[in-house]
Amino acid sequence: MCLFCKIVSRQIPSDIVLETDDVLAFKDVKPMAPVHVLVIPKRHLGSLHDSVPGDAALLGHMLIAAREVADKLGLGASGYRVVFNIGQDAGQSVLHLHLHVLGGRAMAWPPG
Ligand code: DGP
Repeated sequence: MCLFCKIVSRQIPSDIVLETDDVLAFKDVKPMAPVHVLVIPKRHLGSLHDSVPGDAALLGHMLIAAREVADKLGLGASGYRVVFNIGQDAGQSVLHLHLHVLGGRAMAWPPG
């Protein structure tokens, strides 16, 4: 079973920020910003590149969850970034789809 599936099934503990029927959001263990939360689908999906049109609702749930996380953690006024890393060149290290929600500091563009 993959790492994030183990977090979903509570075999590995995590600091959960938000949970719905389809989605779990928890703090990143190696934060890159004062607020760094990962939003994942509970159902295993390797990456955005493995998604199909039938996953549209699930992807929408993830984006709405990201907004709710940002509100909950006080990022609404200052702004924040949401990021999918997809595959090797983007530096995806965990092969379970996850949306990074980053905030609490100003960020550079373009990302490295
Ligand atoms: P990425 O590089 O886009 O695949 O991001 C994977 C993120 O997952 C990375 O920022 C660190 C985080 N991470 C890895 N293992 C764990 C873990 O066991 N618990 C938590 N909370 N986060 C983890």
